[in-house]
Amino acid sequence: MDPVFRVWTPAPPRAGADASIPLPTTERKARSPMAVTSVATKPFSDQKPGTSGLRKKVTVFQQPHYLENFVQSIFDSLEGFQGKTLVVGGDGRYHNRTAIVTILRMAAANGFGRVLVGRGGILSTPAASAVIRKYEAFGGIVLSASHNPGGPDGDFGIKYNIMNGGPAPEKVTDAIFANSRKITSYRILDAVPGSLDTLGESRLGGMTVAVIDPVADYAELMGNLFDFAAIRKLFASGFTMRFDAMHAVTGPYATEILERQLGAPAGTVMNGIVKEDFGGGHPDPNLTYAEELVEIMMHRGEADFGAASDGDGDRNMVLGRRFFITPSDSLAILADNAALVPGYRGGVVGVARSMPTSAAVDRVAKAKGFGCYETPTGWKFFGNLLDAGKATLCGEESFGTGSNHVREKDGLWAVLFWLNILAVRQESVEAIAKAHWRSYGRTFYSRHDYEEVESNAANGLMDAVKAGFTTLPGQIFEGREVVMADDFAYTDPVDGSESRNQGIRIGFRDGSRIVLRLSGTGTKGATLRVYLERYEPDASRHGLDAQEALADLIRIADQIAGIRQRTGRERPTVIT
Ligand code: G16
Repeated sequence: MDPVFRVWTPAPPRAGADASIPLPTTERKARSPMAVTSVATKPFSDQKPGTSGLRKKVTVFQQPHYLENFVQSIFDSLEGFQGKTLVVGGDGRYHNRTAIVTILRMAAANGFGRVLVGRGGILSTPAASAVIRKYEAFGGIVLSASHNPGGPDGDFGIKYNIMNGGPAPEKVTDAIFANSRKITSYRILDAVPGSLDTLGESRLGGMTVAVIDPVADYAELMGNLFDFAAIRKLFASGFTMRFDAMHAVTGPYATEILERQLGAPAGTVMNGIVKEDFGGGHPDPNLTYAEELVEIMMHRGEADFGAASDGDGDRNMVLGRRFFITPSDSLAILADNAALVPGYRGGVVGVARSMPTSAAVDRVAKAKGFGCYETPTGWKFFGNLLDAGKATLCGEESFGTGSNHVREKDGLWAVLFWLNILAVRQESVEAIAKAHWRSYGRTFYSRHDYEEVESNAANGLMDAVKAGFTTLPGQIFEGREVVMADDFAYTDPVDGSESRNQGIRIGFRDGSRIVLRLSGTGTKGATLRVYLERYEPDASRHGLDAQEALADLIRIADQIAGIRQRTGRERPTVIT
C-alpha cells in the first residue's frame, strides 16, 4: 500500500450507526432474490442541502437511517441510472469509510451497475469530478465537509455530483430535499463489499465495485494542462516551496505531483499524511487556520512560494515570501497570464466569479475581451457556464479557483497554474502581483467572518438591513454616498433558472461596496460574512495594508448593520 495511506484506519463501527452491522430483522420488510432489504424509515426534517451538499455533525450522520435516508433521496431524484456507473469517494475524514460501505450497499440495491471508488475511500473533490468525466459515469457521491474540522465530534458531509462532474444544480438538490421529506423506506443490500484498500474489481450483488488509484487519473490530467518540464526546471534551479496539505486529502496528490513528478525536494509537502481528524486542525487554508504555513511564509519568509489546500482539496491559498495573494487577485492574475500555460494558451473565452468575489478579474476580462459572469456563491452556479463554453476560468473569494478541466474548484490545479507562471516569468510572487496592480489598479478586498453567531441574531441583522433598502440610497456615510442596496438575484444565462436572496449588496458612488451574507456551509449557529471592496487606481497607494485601506468601509458596515451590537462580537473570528 502507498505509505501515505498507511495511517488511515477505518472508523470503529458504532452500534446502530454503522450500516455494515446487520439491521434488526424487525426492520426488514421485503427481500428480493438478490437479498435486497427494504428498510422502513421516517423522514428527517433537516436534510436540506446547503451551499455545497448536506453538512452536519458526525453525530447527526451517525443516527440510525440518517445517511441512508439522504442517499435514497438522492437516488430517488435520479432517472435512468440502472446499470450505469457511480463514482464514490471522500476526503478521508472520520466516518468516511463507514459511509462508503453503506453507499456501496445501497447503490447495489438500487441498481447501479458499477461503482468506482478511490482506494481507501479517498478521492479529493476535484479528482472525483475528473474521474466522473473521464469514465463518463452517471454521477458521483462525494463525502466531505470541506474545510470544516473532522473527527468524532467534527463535521461530515455528502453531496451528489452530476455527469458533467459538477455539484448537482438547485433543481436536483431541491428534489433531493423534497424526497427526504416524504421518504418511507430505503433499499440496501444484505452484503458487504470487499476491501477498499486493494486496487481491482469485485462483485457486490449485481454490481461491480472497482477500487481505483485516487491520484493517477488526476495527476495525468494535470500533466496534460501544465508545462511540467518547465516546473521541473524551476525546482531544479533551487526554487523553494512549501505546500501545506493540512493532514487532509491533498497530501497524497501533492506528494505524487510536486515531489515525485516535478522533483520538488522531499519535505516540500508538509502535513501530507491524511488523518481522520486532520491532526486536530481546522483544514481551512486561510491566514488564520493555516498558521504553520503562515509562520513559515509570512513571518519567517523561508520559501519562494507557499500554498495550502483544504479538507477535500478544492480550495487553495497562495503565498509569496511575506506576501499574501487574495483569492480574488489570484483569479485575476491567472486569467491575465493564461496564455503562458499550455492548457489555456489562447483558449480563454470567458471568466466567471461569484458575486462577493472582487471585480479584479472583471478588469482583466475587459482588457482582454473575455466574457465575464457574476454568479451567486456556490460552485454549482458555474457548471452551466462551463458546459456551454461561456467560461473557461472561474473563481471565488472563498479560496476557490478552477477551470473547465473539471466541474469543481481545484486547489492543486491553482497551485500548479501559479508554478507554471512562476516558471515562465522567473519573477517573485510579489513582483507578479505588484505588476498586475500597476497594469489594472489594485482592488483592496477583505472578508470578515463572524462564526457561530446565534442564528436569530444573524437573521435579525440581515432583515434589518433589508428593511433599509429603500432608504439607504442617497445616504452618506463618512463621505461615501450609497447608490444601491439590494439582495442579489441571478438568472442563469444558459437555462434561465432564477436564484434569489443570494446576499445583500450595498454599493457606493465610487464603486466600492459592502456585501453581507450568511454562510451556507456552517453546521453550528450562523456565520455572518462581511465582504469589503474598494478599487484604487493610484499605484502610489497600492502598498497600503488592506485593513487600513478598507477601514472606513469596515466602520460603515458596522454603522449600517449594527454588527457589533447584534452579534455581541467586538471583532470578526476570521479576517482574510
Ligand atoms: C463551498 C462552495 C463554494 C462557496 C463556499 C463558501 O465551498 O462550493 O462555492 O464559496 O462553500 O460558501 P458559504 O459562504 O456559503 O459558506 P467548499 O470548499 O466548502 O465546498
